[in-house]
Amino acid sequence: MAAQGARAPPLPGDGQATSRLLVNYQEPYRSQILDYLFKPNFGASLHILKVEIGGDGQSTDGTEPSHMHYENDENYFRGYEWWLMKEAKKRNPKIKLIGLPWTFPAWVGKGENWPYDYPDVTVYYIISWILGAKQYHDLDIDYVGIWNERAFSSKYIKVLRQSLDRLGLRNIGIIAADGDWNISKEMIVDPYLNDAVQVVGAHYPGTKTVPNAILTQKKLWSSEDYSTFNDEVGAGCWARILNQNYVNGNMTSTIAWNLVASYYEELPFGRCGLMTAQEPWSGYYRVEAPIWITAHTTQFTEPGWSYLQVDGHLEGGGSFVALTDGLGNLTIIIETMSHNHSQCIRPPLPHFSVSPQRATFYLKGSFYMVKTLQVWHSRLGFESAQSTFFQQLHPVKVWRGSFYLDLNVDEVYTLTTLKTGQKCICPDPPPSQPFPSNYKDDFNIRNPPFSEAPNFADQTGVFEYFINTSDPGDHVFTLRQVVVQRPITWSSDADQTISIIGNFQWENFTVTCDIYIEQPRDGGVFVAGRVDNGGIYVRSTKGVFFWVFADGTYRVTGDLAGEEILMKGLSGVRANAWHTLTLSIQGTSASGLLNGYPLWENVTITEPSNGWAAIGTRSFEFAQFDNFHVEAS
Ligand code: 147
Ligand code: CA
Repeated sequence: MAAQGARAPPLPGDGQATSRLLVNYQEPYRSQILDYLFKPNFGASLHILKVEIGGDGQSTDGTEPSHMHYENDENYFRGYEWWLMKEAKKRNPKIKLIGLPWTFPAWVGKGENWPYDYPDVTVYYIISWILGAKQYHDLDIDYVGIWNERAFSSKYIKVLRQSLDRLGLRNIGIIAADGDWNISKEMIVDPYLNDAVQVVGAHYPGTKTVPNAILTQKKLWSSEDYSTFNDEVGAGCWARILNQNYVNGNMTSTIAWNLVASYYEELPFGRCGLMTAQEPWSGYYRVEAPIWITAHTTQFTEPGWSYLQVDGHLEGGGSFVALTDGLGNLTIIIETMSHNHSQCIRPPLPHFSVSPQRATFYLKGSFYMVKTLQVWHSRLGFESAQSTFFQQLHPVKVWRGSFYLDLNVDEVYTLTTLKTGQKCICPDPPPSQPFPSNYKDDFNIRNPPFSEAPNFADQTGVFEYFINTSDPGDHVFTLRQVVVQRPITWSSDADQTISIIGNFQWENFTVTCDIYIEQPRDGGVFVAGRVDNGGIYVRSTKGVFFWVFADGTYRVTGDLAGEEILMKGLSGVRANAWHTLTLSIQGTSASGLLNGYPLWENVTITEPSNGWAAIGTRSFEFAQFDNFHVEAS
């Protein structure tokens, strides 16, 4: 990004299963959403796409599959991040790509829950992802990170740098360490580490940096920020930090977690994306206020532009930044967000005040010659009805390098020499609908565009389409859980695997699924309803779980951990054979069928009262699922 010393502007977006439901949208809605995110001069016009390097573990709102589940395994067609990067590049070939791991498959740590004991192995794993991106998708990765919000290892970072350089990948920058600023302390006393790192990236810096970070003389980025509910206050947070991360903290890029809220809303941090697209079954989506706040910066700058050295604090409160392409173009972005209208999820925001003010600007040097500036404006109320987003106003006349604006509170202005700004007048999406109350999947698909079945959101383990080549006929195409060792975790993955689906408001269920236990003796699988949690809280998930085990027993439990046993007995189920499980929950009573015959009934259920349907396994083990069917209300 840019020649040395140049300052490059912003922005965003990233993974952790947060785009899980996006891929299942029908056209033309899916393309419309991607256009709002990536298409230049249309909506958010993002400059950067940061994605998760899937590691099979839970990374906030789900798991993303690894390109190497096992040591001798390689596959660059899993998950949706490859697709997302290609869609972004298709729309904007200049978009920068970043990869960052949250979790790693177990083999990377050779059994330890730690990725740095064997730096060569971890480097091989990460560089395989970078090379696979190029070889299979013609994607050039621009930056790679270390381990999201976890410890870094200087040794690992140096081996990674050396290996990238040796492979001719000198252009790939290392971002470190995606946590606090502490790595800068080590960088200034370790010149080799300092040379290895190209960008010091901190998370949720509260617009401030630290002296040591400045001393490194590296680019400083807020490499994860925002994570705030995407209403008008979230938009205010975003407007404030986009400017003030530079004004107060010298950070020249700000990356939003997350790109688009495309995960079940009741998972952790629901709707904390720049826009919302969480209903592939209806096609409904919402272009939220943060998209238009983003446009104020991104439509009028590009990676490679430089920030002008100005004191960006306004006298009456608020801030401004000024950027140039070095070729005569100038863009000024002004924000006057008040305290209560711009709080982010973290860190706490100290009190400050903003009042209406007249701000006078003086353009100097070559900008003295500028005669008019295009004006784009947003005003944030506390509801969208009282707000206006990204409206083009009359151009401002600049007289002898000077002009003024009467600024109100909670406004954003862009003043620019560029005439390329655009706000699309786009068709509305279809109306919102609940998840279908009768939903089936037989997984019979020969060349699936994605490795994962629509709407299933894996919360521990990874569930993939699978082909049984030797099957006599009924179960050639199935869904298989494929993570067989607990990954190097980022949060608390469950000890069981689970994939959720449906409507969190569902109370009454009939869930039917054909199941095939692959692990003899202690293997087991379940179907479930009223599943009440997931994401980083998956370990404490409650619901109604109907399990069968390879030892010929069954259980009904009130939790995923299997500690709250509601019923148990013999089933005759064994490994390596197909069986059909049916779980019925009506009001306060549950019952279960095996192969269509009653196995247990009249189990009293009081809590939880509602939740998703789910399938899963007893441990990290292979197992298959087929002919999933849920009818619920
Ligand atoms: C960040 C993660 O990096 C993201 O994957 C996502 O989980 C995001 C949600 O807000 O949060 O992790 C943080 C979690 C907690 C804090 C900071 C970052 N914290 O409490 O300061
Ligand atoms: Ca099938």
